[in-house]
Amino acid sequence: MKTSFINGTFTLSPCNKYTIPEGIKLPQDMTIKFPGDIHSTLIRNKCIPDPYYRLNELDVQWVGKTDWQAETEFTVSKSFLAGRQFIELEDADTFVRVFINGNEAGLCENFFRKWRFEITDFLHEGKNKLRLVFESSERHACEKAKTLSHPAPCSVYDIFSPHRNLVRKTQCNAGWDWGICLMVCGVYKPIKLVQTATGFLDYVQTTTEPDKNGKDWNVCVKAIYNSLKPVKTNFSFSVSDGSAGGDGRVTDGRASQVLSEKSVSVQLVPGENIIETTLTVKNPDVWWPAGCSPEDEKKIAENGLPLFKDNTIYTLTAKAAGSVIKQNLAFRKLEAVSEKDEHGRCLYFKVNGKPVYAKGSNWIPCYALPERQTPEKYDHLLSSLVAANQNCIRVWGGGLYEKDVFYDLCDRKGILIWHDCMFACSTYPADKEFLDNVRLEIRHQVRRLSHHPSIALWCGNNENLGAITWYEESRKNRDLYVVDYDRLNEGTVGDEVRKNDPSRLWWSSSPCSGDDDFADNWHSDGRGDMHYWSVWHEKKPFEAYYDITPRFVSEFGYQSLPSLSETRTFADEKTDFNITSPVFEFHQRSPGGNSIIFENFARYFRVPATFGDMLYLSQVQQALAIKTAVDYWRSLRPVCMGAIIWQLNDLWPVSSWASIEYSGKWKLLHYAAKQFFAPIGLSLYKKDGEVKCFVLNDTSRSITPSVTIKLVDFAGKVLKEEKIPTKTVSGESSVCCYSKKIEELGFAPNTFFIYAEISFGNIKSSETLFCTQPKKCELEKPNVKFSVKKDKAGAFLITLTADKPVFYTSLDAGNIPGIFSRNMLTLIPGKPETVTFRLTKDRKLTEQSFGKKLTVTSLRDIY
Ligand code: BMA
Repeated sequence: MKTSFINGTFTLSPCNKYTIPEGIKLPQDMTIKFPGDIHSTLIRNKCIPDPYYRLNELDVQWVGKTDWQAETEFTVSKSFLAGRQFIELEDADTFVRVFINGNEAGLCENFFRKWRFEITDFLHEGKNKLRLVFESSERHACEKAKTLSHPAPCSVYDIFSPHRNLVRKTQCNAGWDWGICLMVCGVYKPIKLVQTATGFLDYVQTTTEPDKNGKDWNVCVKAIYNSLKPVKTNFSFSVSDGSAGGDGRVTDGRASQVLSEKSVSVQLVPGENIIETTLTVKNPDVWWPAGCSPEDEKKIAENGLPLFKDNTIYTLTAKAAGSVIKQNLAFRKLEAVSEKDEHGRCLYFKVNGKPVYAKGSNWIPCYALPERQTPEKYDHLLSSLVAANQNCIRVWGGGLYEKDVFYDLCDRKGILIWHDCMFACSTYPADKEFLDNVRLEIRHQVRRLSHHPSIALWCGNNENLGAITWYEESRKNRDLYVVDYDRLNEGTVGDEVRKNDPSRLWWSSSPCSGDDDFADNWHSDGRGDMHYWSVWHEKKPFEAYYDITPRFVSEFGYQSLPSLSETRTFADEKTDFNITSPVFEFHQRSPGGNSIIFENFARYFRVPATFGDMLYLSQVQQALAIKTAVDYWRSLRPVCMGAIIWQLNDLWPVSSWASIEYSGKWKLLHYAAKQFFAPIGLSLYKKDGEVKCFVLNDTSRSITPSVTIKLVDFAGKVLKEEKIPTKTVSGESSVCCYSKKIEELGFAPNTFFIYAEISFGNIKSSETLFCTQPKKCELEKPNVKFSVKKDKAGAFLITLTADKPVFYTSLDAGNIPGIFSRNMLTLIPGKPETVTFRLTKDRKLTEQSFGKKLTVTSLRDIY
């Protein structure tokens, strides 16, 4: 087998002119390279403006309605013409017609499949021509709509591309309630030419199981070989240390050693062949979610908030007839447990026997323009996830089966993946053509990804069960739509997942209450996973998080406005810096979103006067909303075993539920998450007029911490101090250590706050709680001072002092890329706090210039 890549320059031109608005001038000699996308090429050539800026999105909609063609030449040698030749495209978005020397080789029609077309009869020695025609997905979707026996309604937003659910493309490309509508097209992986006389080693699936002795592990290997003829072929498999990385890199520098190997000789038949064997590896390192390994737990016990060690990733190499696959391998036993119990039906992850509380976020595509995604962006987002004490991510069904680098990072960092299949918020067709197309998509993706240790479960879709009740057509004719749903979800998607990966739990939808239950799981909290949106979409107060006792919350979210530096990237200070300006409202896609934010300003806080203060307060508010939920749901362990925040990231600059802005800057919520998800800590909340404090311990070890509760007035005077009698808190548990009615505390609730401290070993952390809405408290104006020093490693140390208690103290370094060690602090007089700021990109920056950019804002500043 020989492989080469077509990585030359293509000329790019539109196939038709009628979709192109007047005044748009396209250069005759425009070029594109693949991997690449057409929108990015047009931006580079200044044919369209930056779609993220102000209202520009509206001016670029024509690009997705247009057909485009890209043409190039490539050279083929005589030796390449031996055997048979194929062209392979992956991440071809979405309707891509492939021509070799004027002959049509095939049509790609599903972004999530891998396409291979035979071109033996079309190639010749010397120069050949490749032409790719990108046919508008929107046009295909509209044509498909005309052929349906009954309509298939889907969710739409302010700016959208119609019938997105009828084409197999990243669903949020068509616009979402946080997303820009960009119907991008292009090819995002290198285009391959393959020559072979025998066939293709397409996939190698692995599962691992501990041996009876408890130390050695068996690796069950299943290779899938697509043979062109009947032939006897030797397959060799080996396990070595040193990781392959997502794309076959060996990353740890030293020469890797083979730890186990096996060969099998197989008589192949034409078509698909499955070759299975088992290898044994002696005493390998075991894979753990972040923070759960015995070494991590030891560090947690000593230091509280450690940097976790990456997992050891091994490499599985498979070879057959000149084809080689190298991929990640790690050793772990992972169960997703869902059983009936006295509360209903549980759902939780168990890794190597340890029940793991899933603390995490939902993931959406990290870019709207495919070319802008870089491995660095994935690394920043996933490192930030783990740095905020999270161990789980949900790949949401409106996005994509992610790039290899995503899974590689999750494998290393120990991030459990809840993996949706790519269907969201819609009814979908169930005709044969659609189902056949989906079947091959799921087969490909499950076979491609199942070896990753980080994938914890496969889920059928996002909210499609619920969506049956969203639309008039499906409400009126529920039976018809339930049958369609079942044919797609269970009969096709579930069927392929179960057949191709029996090692993992198939979870039919998110949310749902378990197999064979078609109830909408939005408000019932006893069984399975739930999406709890009453606090945002139903506008309920934060206290509504206390109304449920969920088993596993796979979505709950609360929005904030972007930071000031983020706002500058899409808005003009002169005209747009007002939350009801057209541009600022345009960058808010959740219906009534800014009003919900504003309503809660009024519910809990004094309404800020300036634009900057509104941005600040919105981020405080978002952090508090989510903290309210997590503090409570963690205290419900083991009944509740998962809290997955909607959402981690953004794909353009926008007001949204994300905890990290599009630029990569952490919002206050992400800093708060670092604290409220800490493996050992306090949960301090008030519910039904009562203050409660729990010690949370996610490690397997018992701990005996000391906890102190102080009532402090707004001048900083301690009114009461209580040392809680020491209690042993066993591993993997939450224990209530304090509970008192507010009216019994002895002071008017608007005159003091509660400050709780936990300490043991080197761990010390604190929580602050108001006993009434902050707006009712007459806070004293503090004098906050800070000084900045640069340490030897180039990090800035910021020391803050105050003469009065200071609440929700936010440090903001503008657009300087970096991360604070902590943020949203409570400052207590006489207790200086030092916070570190580490740059995430190398930049020469002095203490003075950093100090000038740094702003410190607190709650009293907005009074
Ligand atoms: C959910 C998600 C998304 C949506 C979010 C916010 O339910 O699944 O579709 O963006 O809520 O509304």
